[in-house]
Amino acid sequence: MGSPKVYKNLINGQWVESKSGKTYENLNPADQSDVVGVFQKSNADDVKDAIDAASDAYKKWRLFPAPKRGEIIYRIAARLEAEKEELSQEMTREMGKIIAETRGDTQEAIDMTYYMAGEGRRLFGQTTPSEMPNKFNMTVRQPLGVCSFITPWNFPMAIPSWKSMPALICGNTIVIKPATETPLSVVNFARVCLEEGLPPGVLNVVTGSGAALGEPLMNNPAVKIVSFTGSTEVGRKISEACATNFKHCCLEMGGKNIQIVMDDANLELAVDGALWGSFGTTGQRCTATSRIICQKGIYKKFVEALAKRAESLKIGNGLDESVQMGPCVNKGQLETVLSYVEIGKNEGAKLITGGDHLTGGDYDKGFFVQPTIFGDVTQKMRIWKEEIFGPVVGVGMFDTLDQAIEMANDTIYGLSASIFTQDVNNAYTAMRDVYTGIFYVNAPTIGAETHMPFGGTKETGNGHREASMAALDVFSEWKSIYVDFSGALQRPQID
Ligand code: UN1
Repeated sequence: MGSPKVYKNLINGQWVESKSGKTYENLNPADQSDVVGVFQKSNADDVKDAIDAASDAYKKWRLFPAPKRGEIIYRIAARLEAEKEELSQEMTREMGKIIAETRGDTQEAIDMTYYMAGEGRRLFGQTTPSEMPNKFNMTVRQPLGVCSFITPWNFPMAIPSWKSMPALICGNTIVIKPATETPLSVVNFARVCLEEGLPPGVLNVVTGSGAALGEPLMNNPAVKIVSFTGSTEVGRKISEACATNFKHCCLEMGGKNIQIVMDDANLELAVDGALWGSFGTTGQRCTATSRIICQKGIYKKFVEALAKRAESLKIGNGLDESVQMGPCVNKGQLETVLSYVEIGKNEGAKLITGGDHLTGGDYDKGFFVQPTIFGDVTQKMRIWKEEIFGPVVGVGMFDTLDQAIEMANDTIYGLSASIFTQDVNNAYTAMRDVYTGIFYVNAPTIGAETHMPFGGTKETGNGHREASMAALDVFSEWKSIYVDFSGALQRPQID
């Protein structure tokens, strides 16, 4: 096999070792004997160097015409497309999700990149009449400066691209700290950016742990915005740290997403949706379905059909095209899942299927667990309330749509929800009354597209949205410009 490849930080257009002199091995969660690569265990000095480089690069990048920024970004998209297969294979090796899904993740980065390339020729502001004669009013977007990104392991390239591309097109510069588990996808993304002509220092990457790098990434005064995707617990700390200096922060955090199944639903479709929403990405999506509620008349049939389908899922190494569910990303995540299985049993939920750590043969090489379904889940239970981030879904029951909506909203989170029904009145009522950032009708809670706002209400977010045009509002500030060509002093609200 030879010795594993050593990957470096990207600072000011150069691949450099950490000043710590330390590295760490990134292992495949499906096969711990497979070393995906050796990565820099960076320290605060590396972060400072990266932020300095980004500050310096900002001086020119912000003045580089946006359509020209768009041309570079367009080339990056085309290159990601050309390398899609290799990038996806490497992503499955480091993150574990099945190859069909990592192809989707890379595709999402491609989509986001093309989309934002086009924004280079738009970035529209407004022109509007002035209330005074011979005066002109307009708004323009101005970039913020240096952005710090702390990105998660579950969408190793898509989510960094959601943050990077709108930031870059608006004229900001970036330092990314990828999740410890998935540095390679961000290093690959950065390599493509650099090779396709993004100027040195515009995008920098520093790998290592959040515990060591979070503070220097947030507290450096040159950093104007911190964008974070991860747990609500960490997001709260970031929000507090940023508040002192009024630093912007964009937070995308936990979810406890629900699928509502009405008696009149297309049963087979609702089961397809639940299977994909709950066990796709091994349940490790912020938008994963982790609660399902069925109307009384359909509950039994639905649970039986879902259990049957879950039991037939092929679990294993995601590089095998026939595998349908990969491992948990690491040992800690596996342990969390197993602990919630115990919690669910102890609090009286009915274990319908799954719940076991898969062992023996190739399973011993990684962190595999069975897709798990609990029935008879009630609103008092911890498995109803807490984000698990694994292939565990709890199913409960309701009588009326009003009750279903009340149950859907009975959570501290507000990311995604869905309803399966053939009745347009049910669909529209739920669309209006379920308080989430994302809502689906006759589709699972996962599956967002890049030109639609992504994010959630309540403790899922802090009012911002990623992707779509909304991301431009995160990475720019409005400037209102008044041009008076009357030659005289004109006083609004007075003259
Ligand atoms: C996430 O849920 O963590 O909407 C991101 C989806 C994907 C992105 C999910 N496009 O399912």
